[in-house]
Amino acid sequence: MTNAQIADAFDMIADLLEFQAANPFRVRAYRNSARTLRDYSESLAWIATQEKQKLTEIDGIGKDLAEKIVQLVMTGDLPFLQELREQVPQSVLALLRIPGVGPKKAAALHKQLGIATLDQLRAACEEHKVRDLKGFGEKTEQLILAGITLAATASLRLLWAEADTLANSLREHFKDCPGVEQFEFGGSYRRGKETVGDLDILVVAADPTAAMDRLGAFEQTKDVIARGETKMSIRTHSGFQIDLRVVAAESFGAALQYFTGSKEHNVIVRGMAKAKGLKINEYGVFKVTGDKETYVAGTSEADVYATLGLPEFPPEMREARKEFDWAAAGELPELITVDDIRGDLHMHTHATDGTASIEEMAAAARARGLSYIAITDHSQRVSMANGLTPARCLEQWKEIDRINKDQPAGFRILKGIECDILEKGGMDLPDDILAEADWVIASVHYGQKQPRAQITERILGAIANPYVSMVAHPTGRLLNRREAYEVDLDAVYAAAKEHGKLLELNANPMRLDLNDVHLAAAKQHGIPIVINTDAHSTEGLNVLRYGILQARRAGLTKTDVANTRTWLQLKKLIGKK
Ligand code: DGT
Ligand code: CA
Ligand code: CA
Ligand code: ZN
Repeated sequence: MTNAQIADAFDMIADLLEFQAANPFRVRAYRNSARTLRDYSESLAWIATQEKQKLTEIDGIGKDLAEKIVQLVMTGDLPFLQELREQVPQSVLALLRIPGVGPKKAAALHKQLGIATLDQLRAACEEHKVRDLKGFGEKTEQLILAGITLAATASLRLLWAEADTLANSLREHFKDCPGVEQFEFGGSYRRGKETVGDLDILVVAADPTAAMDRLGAFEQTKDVIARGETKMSIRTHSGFQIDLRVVAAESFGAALQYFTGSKEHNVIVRGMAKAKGLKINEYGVFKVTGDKETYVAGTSEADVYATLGLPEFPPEMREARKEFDWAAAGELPELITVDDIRGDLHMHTHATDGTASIEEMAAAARARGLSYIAITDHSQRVSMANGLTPARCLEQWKEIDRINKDQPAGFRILKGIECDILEKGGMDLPDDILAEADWVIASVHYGQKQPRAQITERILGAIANPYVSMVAHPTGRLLNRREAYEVDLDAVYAAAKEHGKLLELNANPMRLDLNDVHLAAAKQHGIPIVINTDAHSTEGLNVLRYGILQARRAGLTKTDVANTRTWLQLKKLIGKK
């Protein structure tokens, strides 16, 4: 649990107390401590488990709050917070997320206008009822209305990994549904897009009613948005939409092609069909003569594409970028797969903010079929994570030498470091230390809000450092949570090319950084990509496949990705002896 998450819990308590018009001093105490905890420079989780008596030494943290921190860290939640949540209508919590609506305003809306949901709030704003409440006014009303629209559109895309979990439960749920002959997902999920707006299910079923009833009975279904003869849309408890369409077997391929999209890809497909005197839609491909339409194909996607002389594009390619040029030239790239990856070059151990030992990470990597890993703990600047000083680096690397002796033949642990790029520029560790490592990652973790010129300069400086091998998560974005920093990527590509440096595709499902478009650009510049997990635990190694999906969307092949090579080959690539 991070300091920010602990602070969020305390802020939530303050919000809920304020909503209930609790004693303002009590509310302020929680708010102030939330701020203190958010800015605290050491890991509270660590202190709470290792030396919890130190918690009360933090400004404004008494015995009661210290106990709450320990409880949060140990159990992930607080009974006190749970109680408060139960006392406040769930829908009111959504009001609190609207910019311009704090707990006090939410309470006023709730008490005086009976508003409990976003829809009711929107209606009240549109009917100008909100502006007349004490402390609101016309401007606030407009602000709230804009906030509702933003909240409705921005927050509800799931990370691909989250959509995947949901999709797997659905697949399981439909497994023994009588009469279902085919079951497939289309849409952005099938294309492997990094976030997914809704899930699109296609089934062939003897009895459409039974299939739709099945979706209605899914444990996560909250309400049915719409239901017809062969289509249905539902919303899950968390507000996510799922569309289901039942199609005939002879249309399944056509429907799958159509609903996989992307829309832009389909526009081109339709145009090509028209030029051949064909019509293509979700029911099939039809030959048009006069006003007669004859079914030509539609059972499988391969058949549908074949009528246009096109290959069955991997779904990840269907974004109307290069795929039609590749097809015309008869050279679709052979996209990289998980099995092509031989090594993982970014991971943490319990020496810093990871949870496992070097041996445990190595064993987990071997179990996943890898033949090398680099241990890349944080450097000293990352004090929150207990980052490594030069002395601790050398000590860890000696330990790795020792552990390597006991590793089976054909497996190797590399001595690495994730070295911070300092706010003022320059590396967090001296060159003579970096020179001792097999593999040096350069990362920005601080000063992410710096202006474009400054942050770009820092990264270019790191690329020019002769001991740096790769820049990790080069844009720093966190999906749904934090924008990328203002880095001039063209300058980064040029510098990486000039100095023979590599760029990362960080496979963490919240990062996926570089993104697909950037990766394709980096490939154009001839820069080798490294797909890493940035694992902080043994299970963290499992995120590799999310990175592979984005690499495929970028059109990367095995040769574009550096860690498909053996360590010996890779070593040559980065110019190490
Ligand atoms: P999402 O859900 O926002 O992440 O993105 P998609 O691509 O899954 O979009 P969605 O769910 O609205 O529709 C699924 C696919 O169906 C889309 O990729 C292409 C196809 N499709 C939907 N509506 C239209 C349309 O109006 N025209 C065309 N050509 N295709 C459409
Ligand atoms: Ca969709
Ligand atoms: Ca949809
Ligand atoms: Zn890392």
